[in-house]
Amino acid sequence: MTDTVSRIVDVVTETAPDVRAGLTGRREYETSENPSGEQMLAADRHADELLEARLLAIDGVASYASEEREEVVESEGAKGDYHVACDPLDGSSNLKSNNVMGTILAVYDQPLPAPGRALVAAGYVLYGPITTLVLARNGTVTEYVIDDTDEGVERRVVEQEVTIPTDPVVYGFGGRVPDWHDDFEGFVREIEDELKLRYGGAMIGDVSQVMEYGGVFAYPSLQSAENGKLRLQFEGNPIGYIVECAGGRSSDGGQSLLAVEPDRLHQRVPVHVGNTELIERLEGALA
Ligand code: P6P
Repeated sequence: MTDTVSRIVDVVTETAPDVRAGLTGRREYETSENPSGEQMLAADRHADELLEARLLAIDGVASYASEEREEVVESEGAKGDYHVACDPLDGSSNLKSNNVMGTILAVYDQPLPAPGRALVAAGYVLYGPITTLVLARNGTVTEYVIDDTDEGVERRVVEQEVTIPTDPVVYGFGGRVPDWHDDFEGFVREIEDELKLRYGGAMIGDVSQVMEYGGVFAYPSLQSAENGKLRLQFEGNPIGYIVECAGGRSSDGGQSLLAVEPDRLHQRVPVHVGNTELIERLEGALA
């Protein structure tokens, strides 16, 4: 991989071990909040600063945006065909409980905020027992293991043409039960009778369960938050893109996440991803 998008993926790969190594000793909350009004850990800021500096240094990257920054950061002269959006440390609240977290990458060919159909690549790094990268590009999904060796950072393919298993097994739904809308709760009650609960509080970990075993993950519209919790540019679009490239579907409740027209950089969107049949049932339940 030598073109700009490949270089972006290489930089995220090379940065993953530094993000992981930086988790130790950065579990304390900072005084500042992110643009979504959420407390930031020192680990969030560390990951964000590493990714911003290294991604903006790539020829062809015109801008960098992240969940942790109010505004888009333009590269020198804002030249380039690609606009990168990151959730530098998705699920960072799991750091204190020592559970999985991830880094989400979205590469758009339009200035942000951009619709998901402007994505040319998307991926996530999962900081689990091992560090993996799942990358969707050119309509196909590849899973890699990332190793930090004496010779440098290595990325090894462990699975090509990743697809979501046809027989769903797991589900995971965010928000509190009393805060769900009745129509969504009705769908949940059906799913509870059919699948096994897997919810870990970091979207990347929960989506990884769905990618591995088949099923559905959602952070839905809530009575207290009509657009749910997750951000379109940094979470909904890239995860929707990956799941759709893997043969599944995404939805905001009525349409593919990739079709949602953005109007703000940090806008939230109800996120539902998983097996096509389950997402179609969900949309029928919410109609
Ligand atoms: P809750 C992590 O903070 C996150 O943004 C997503 O990774 C995750 O799916 C969700 O929030 C968890 O939210 O309400 O269960 O803590």
